[in-house]
Parts: sequence; structure tokens; C-alpha cells
Amino acid sequence: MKKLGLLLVLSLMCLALTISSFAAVDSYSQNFESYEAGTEIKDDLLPDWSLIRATSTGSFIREEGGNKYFAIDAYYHAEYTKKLTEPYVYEVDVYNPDAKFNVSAFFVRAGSERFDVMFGKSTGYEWDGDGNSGFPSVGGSGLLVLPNNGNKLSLVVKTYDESKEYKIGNVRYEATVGADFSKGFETLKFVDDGQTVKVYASDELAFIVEMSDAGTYPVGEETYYKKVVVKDKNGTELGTVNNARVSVDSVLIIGCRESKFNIDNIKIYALEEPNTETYDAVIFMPVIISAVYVLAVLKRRQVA
Ligand SMILES: [Ca+2]
Repeated sequence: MKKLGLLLVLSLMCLALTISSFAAVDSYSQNFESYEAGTEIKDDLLPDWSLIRATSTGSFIREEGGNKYFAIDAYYHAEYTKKLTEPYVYEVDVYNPDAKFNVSAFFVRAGSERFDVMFGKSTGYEWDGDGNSGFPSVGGSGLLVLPNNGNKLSLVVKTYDESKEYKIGNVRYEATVGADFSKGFETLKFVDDGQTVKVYASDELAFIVEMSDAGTYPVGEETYYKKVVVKDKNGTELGTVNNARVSVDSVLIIGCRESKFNIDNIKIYALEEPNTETYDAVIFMPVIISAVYVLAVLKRRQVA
């Protein structure tokens, strides 16, 4: 019976650990319906997000067809204040009618540290000084997804690059998706299990990003995944980056540079959702093991 007691205690500990591991990422959602239309979103008006702006042009809550959303304009950096260290899902609805030359950047796995660039620090709106990448890019670290051109989705991997003036480089990949972000709101979704980030455009897989080889660089103090393999939705490799600056702890940033786009329905939650079959099975596993053990003991006694 001593063994049975020990097993029960271990089972309870296992159960407690299981429950606590599911509470690692706080659920967050924002649909902007509680705001008055016309409210300018600045300072501390978006709880859980740290806002930096570099322009007097305002970014406002707008209302259309009974739905309120956030219209971001000009130079804007919104950073989720809770660093994500456990598997998570991040969703945001994006409507970006301005096509072509602009930067509407949705960062995951940015680091917390900012690097010096030409006009200041490497925020979500500041040009990174990389003049040779053939496109304007912002920020200093992370994976950026840019729904800037209708149904063309860009994924940019920030790199540590000695050849660049500010040691920041960019490698860009493209995907064509069914959703058209220039026609109306479509959902951009990131499913990040800690090793792989999957990027979806309204539930259609667009990119698979595998991360490994964590380490530091001569500039900065944070730990970054240096190796990043980018694949398309079919799993075909598009390229490998060996000098990636993709943070081990994920900071989410919404960056806007010389652009104008709309967002709605931001959701952040733990990757393993409660009340799924997997969750139930894991939760009840210690109970099942205990029951099997008790039955085995009883059966052995009957035999004896
Ligand atoms: Ca809304």
C-alpha cells in the first residue's frame, strides 16, 4: 500500500505540473469595441502594449458597418509588454488597402533590445539602414510578416550582418495566398511551438519557419536563434539563414512606417488550449495510471 500512496502523490504532482504548464501564456484579446470611435490611441490607451510614435499624425479607432477597429497611421511601434516564453498562438485581423511601397510589419520573436540605427533606435517603424536589401525594412531582430501587397505575403528574417552599416540585415521570402489583405480584414496567424513558427493567412498555411542554434552576437546581449530554415506550405525549403537574429524569447511588435493599415481582433493564447481531447487525455493520464495500478494490485491479491 505504501507504493500505491507514493504513486498517488506522484500522480497529483504530475497533475499540478500539467495544469501549471497550461497557464504559462495569459490569454489576451482586443476587439476595440469598448472604445469610442475617434479615440486617438497613444500613451497608455492600449493596455498591455507599449506605444512609441514618431509623428504628430494620429492613429485612431474607426467605426464602419457597426464594427470598431484600430487605424494605424505613419510611424507607429506597438510592443506587447508580456514576453512570450512558452508556446503560443497570436492572431490579428489586418486590412491593408495601401499596396506596394510601405511597411506594415507584424513581428514575432523580436528581442527586447533595440540597436542604434541612422535616426535613432531600431523600433518597429525605424528604417534599419540596410540599403542593399532592395526593400525598406524596419526593426533590429525577429521575424516580420508584411501583408503589404494584396495576396502577396512577405516574411523577413532579421540578421546579424557585419557588412551592413548598423550590422542589421534582412532576408526576404514571398508567398502568394488566397486571402487578399487589400480588400478587407483577413486574419494573420502565428502558431509558435518554440521550435517552429507557422504563419497562416486566414487559416491557409503560408510559411513554416524552423529555428535552432541559439547563441549571442558581438552586438547586443540577448540570445537569438541563429539558424532559421524557411519552408513553404508544402514543406519545400525556400532557404536557410545561418546568421538570423530571431529571439529565443518572443516579443510581439506591430510596426508601421510611412504606411496606413487597420487591425482588429488581436488574440494571444497558449498553444495547447484547454478542453481539447489532448488536454483531457493528459489531465486524466495520472488518474488512469493509478486506476490500472490499483486493478493490478487487486488482481494479484485475488490470485494469491
Ligand atoms: Ca472590432
